[in-house]
Amino acid sequence: MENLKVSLIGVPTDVGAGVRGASMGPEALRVAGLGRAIAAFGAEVRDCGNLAGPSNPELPAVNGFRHLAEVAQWNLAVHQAVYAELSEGRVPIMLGGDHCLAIGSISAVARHCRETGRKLRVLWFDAHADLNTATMTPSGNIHGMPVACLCGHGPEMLTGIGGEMPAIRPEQIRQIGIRSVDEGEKRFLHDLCVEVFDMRYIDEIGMRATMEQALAGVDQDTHLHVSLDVDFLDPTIAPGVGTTVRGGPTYREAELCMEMIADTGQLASLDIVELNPALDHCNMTAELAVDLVESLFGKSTLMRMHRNYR
Ligand code: 6HN
Ligand code: MN
Ligand code: MN
Ligand code: MN
Repeated sequence: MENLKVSLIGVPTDVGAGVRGASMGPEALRVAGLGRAIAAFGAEVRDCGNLAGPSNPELPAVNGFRHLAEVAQWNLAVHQAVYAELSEGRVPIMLGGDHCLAIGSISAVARHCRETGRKLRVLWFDAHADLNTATMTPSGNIHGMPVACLCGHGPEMLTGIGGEMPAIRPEQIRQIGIRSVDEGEKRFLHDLCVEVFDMRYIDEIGMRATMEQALAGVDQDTHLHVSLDVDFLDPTIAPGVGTTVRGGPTYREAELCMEMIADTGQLASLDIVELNPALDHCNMTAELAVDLVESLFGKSTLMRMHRNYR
């Protein structure tokens, strides 16, 4: 942890979402103490401030997309910022912002991995699959499409951001906590062979076994990217989200996910997205996100050699 260098990148956008307010997410995470919490582990933390981008025009969908030009502009900025921080050997953390920003961040991570010869594993924690396309989407909101775009299904303005198209292959992704999937997405998840650990699966086999499977094959050569949509969490503990879905993981289940990721030692980049302070109560969802990040960076109750449960 001593030589870990972390960069916080604020992405104050809600142009990809249906409900406004995620643009206030970066500041809520700072107020909840995100930077201090990470620095407490001995990491060097650089707050890069917020990226700039177009404001939300609040327009209806055109040809299946709402705000396509604005989403593309934001993601170009995200891609460049994330790529630059990775090139300096730093761990970029996106302070979202809606989930469309994963197009820019993960395309940059994939490009970095191609250039450095590392394997990439993306852990997608979400209530939703985010695999819609213009013809399948029920809303036109692009925060429901980043996984499709990253796999090469979407407008060139978004799929081409990383230079190489597609940015990633479906077998590099694991989705965890899924419980709201649109009809078209169900078929597409199946056709692309995306590995999905939905809530029923977690109910039946438990979070520990789920995470063991999601992390299987991760080794010293793996760049682990976590994309954490806070609607992954049960809305009773995380109300500050525009698209809550009942029946999500508990506080302890979510902590266990993060603790098991920390144990791999391979976390190399992170998106924290969809936090909507306009819907939150006393910043509790932002504070919860900070708790989870602490676990992700190795906070644990006992020393590793004193643990009994391996
Ligand atoms: N998210 N599947 C719905 C849609 O409109 O495409 C909801 C997407 C939510 C996206 O929460 O990041
Ligand atoms: Mn690297
Ligand atoms: Mn979601
Ligand atoms: Mn999402």
